[in-house]
Amino acid sequence: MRNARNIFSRARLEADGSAPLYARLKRLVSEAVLAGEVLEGDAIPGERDVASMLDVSRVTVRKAFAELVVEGVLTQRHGSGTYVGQPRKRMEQPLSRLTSFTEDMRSRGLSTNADWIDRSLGLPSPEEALKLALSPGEKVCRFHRLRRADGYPMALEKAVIPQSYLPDPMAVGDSLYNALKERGHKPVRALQRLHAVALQQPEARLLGLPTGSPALSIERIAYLADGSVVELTRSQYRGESYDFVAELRLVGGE
Ligand code: 16G
Repeated sequence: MRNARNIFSRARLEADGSAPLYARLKRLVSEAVLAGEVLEGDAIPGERDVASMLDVSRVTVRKAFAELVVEGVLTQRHGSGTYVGQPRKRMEQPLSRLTSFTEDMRSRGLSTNADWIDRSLGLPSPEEALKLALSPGEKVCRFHRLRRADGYPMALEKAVIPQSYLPDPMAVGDSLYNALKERGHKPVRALQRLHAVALQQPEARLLGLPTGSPALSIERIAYLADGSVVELTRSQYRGESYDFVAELRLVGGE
């Protein structure tokens, strides 16, 4: 078994700008894993060693490692140390079914939670007003969340919902679709557009990935049975975690 000592260099930590030290240390490890510099099962030196190699406090190392363990990048075996974790399996997501993140993860046996970045009421941008077909002056609820599955950051989502369907943004708990369903406004149909992006620094940081990592940018416009638009959501899904799968059928019968 190899030892991952060589990835811990002060110069690498300093190259990463102004983020808190523990966040820079997390990125250093995640980046090394993504780049294949360390492999599953490689041993990570102890907290004290890493702290002295990098000239940071043990508290910083402990905090970074604890979060990396929650995210599955590292694993800790009681009494024997810390190791590089198992690479996460990619998730297959059918493109033909309209599901919510919560339903979707639950069906895979994963727990969900979200870090709220914004949950507020406000005026729509001109583009949002157009896409949501809003009347002048109509307000929207905004929900900006980092979505996690079993603690692991999967996607960033910015949802915009007309206030007429959800009067109070604070009334939304774990699931936006549940809140809409409770009010009789669950979407029945949606159009989704996907394209590839390289993550900018703020989004990459939130997802715990190096800047420039690939992601899928998705826009969903969802409709009620009467054809009105109920949701406009823009999301960024980790590129290395998802396969979006579409079933194709021959058209025309030949
Ligand atoms: C999914 C949807 C998103 C929807 C959310 C509701 C995609 C690309 N996006 O993440 O549009 O707002 O589910 O999930 O699938 P929730 O009910 O768990 O809040």
